[in-house]
Amino acid sequence: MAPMKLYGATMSWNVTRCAVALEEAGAEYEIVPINFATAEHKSPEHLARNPFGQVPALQDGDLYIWESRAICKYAARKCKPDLLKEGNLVESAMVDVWMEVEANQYTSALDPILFECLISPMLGGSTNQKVVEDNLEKLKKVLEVYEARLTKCKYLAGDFLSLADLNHVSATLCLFGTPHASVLDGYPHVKAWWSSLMERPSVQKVAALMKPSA
Ligand code: GS8
Repeated sequence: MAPMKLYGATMSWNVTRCAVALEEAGAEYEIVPINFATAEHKSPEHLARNPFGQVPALQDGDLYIWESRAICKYAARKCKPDLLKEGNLVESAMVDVWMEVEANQYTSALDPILFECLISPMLGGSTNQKVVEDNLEKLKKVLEVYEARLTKCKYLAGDFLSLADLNHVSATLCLFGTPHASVLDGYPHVKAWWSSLMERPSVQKVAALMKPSA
């Protein structure tokens, strides 16, 4: 079967979130860059892949999927369902909980920091430090909960790696491109969890893809 196609540039952490899941699942896929400078994401071809004119989008044969976390789940269900623990009611519930936490607590605090520090200057704007400071405070409160959780178990959903952990990787890698990565220093169990994720070949491969020269 033809490899799946992941549409979007690797500077987007929503795109690389999918790349981590696809890599970890051992899926066959290729990345097809979409050029924002020429508004390719608003072209009829791309709107057919993602009706919101955004990246990422995934094509698998005749099937088009958008929303990065739905793409990640698809990759896991298709190629490595153990990442979702779907056969186990309790474990899968914990995977679901921590996937929601990633989207609605962790990345929702991190997103504005990444936008202000990485995207805004690239678009010729400046960094709004108030937005950064406010969201760093939010992130610290979230990290307190993570620290308590990771004191009890090795990974977020339990003592097993799951998609819940992997969904954090792309935005956290971007945090290291800002002046604020030291925010993690106050949370030793979070740092140990992050180091264990960084050792994974899937994560190293995607980290290399995210380097500007790639
Ligand atoms: C968000 C996609 C998104 O904001 C997801 O896939 O998780 N909830 C969605 N994509 C941005 C790129 S930044 O990562 C995008 O395509 N923006 C262009 C636009 O909205 O026009």
